[in-house]
Amino acid sequence: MTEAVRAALRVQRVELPSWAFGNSGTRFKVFAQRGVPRTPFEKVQDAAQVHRYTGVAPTVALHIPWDRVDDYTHLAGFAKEHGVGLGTINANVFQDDDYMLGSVTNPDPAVRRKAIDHLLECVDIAAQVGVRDVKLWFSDGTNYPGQDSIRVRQDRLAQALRETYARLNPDQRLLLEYKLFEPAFYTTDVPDWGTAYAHCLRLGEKAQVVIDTGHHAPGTNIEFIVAFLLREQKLGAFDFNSRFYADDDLMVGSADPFQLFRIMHEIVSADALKSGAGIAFMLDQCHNIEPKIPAQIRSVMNVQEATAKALLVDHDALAEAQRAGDVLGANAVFMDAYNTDVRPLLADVRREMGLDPDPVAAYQRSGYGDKIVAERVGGQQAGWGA
Ligand code: AOS
Ligand code: ZN
Ligand code: ZN
Repeated sequence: MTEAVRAALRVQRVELPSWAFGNSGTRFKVFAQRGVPRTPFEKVQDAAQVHRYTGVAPTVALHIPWDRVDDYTHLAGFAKEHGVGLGTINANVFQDDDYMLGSVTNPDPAVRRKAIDHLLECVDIAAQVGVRDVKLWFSDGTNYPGQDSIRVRQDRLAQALRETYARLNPDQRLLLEYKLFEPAFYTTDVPDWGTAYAHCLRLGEKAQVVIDTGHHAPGTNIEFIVAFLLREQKLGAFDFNSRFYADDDLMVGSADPFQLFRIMHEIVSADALKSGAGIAFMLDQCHNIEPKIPAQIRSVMNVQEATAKALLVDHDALAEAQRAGDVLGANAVFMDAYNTDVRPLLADVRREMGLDPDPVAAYQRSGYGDKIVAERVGGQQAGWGA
């Protein structure tokens, strides 16, 4: 059993967001940190540090236009030289003035055209560098009852998704992310998993739902959504982060590690951890007051800890207790795994992988943090408090 757990932990992969390395904040204040990346190349360099010390974060998701470069093949080559690769391409149809009333659901056809063209560009960039996934999140919605037709906006959304889907090559996927609210407050055009699922179902099997853990109403049972979408083969990816109130984008596993364990238990019990299962485990976080590279390392470790605990669930004993209707017994099996201290196990796995058992300490000792402060002046803002 332990060797199987170790093997699963060695091959688990977590994707890092380029925007986690830039300055970010709230609408009240962005606290600029020294040494943050000035270019997409420097973001890739920082992401490579996270992989270097964790061994399980070999790809970095890009955000267009925040990470726009002239030559994406060059950026991909640069990433490779640094031991990582480019990951999911994230579209951005929320920052231009044109998008005040929406992007793909905007009442103005010219704005819709502009937004769809950007989505197509993202598909093309992904194809150019051999990336499988293009992730779409829309800030579209309305603030006031009567402002626009809810139904017609769904039609416009469906049309945009159809056109984008048609552009995918056979190896690509369209990942559709939902979000309960914000920045629109009355209606959001993709507010929940059901809406995302219905659109993806119509599009076809290359369209999959993204669960951002911070995008639900308080008290939502996220592991139920995970279980349901896995069963329907419509779960494509996670945007992992933690929340106390809304879309806080704090470090995954920091606010509610038990919830992360419950999510990973659904993944493990559906045998969906292995890369062949096609679930992308991504972080979608911003580090507003904490140092960014160690925060990403810590986040990856938090995912690993929840995964290790989920892998330790005694599935035979659990199934037996469930069959017997042994409510307390089943819960005890579940909690035994959650209450196990998996840190020594993960330290061992890291040693087996030729890594330092304590990635944060190893990074701190490396001097990289001081080096970038000395070398980089005038770091970039992530673009927006994602
Ligand atoms: C927005 O709230 C969503 O979480 C997006 O996934 C993401 O943060 C944004 O697209 C940044 O790329
Ligand atoms: Zn997200
Ligand atoms: Zn979000």
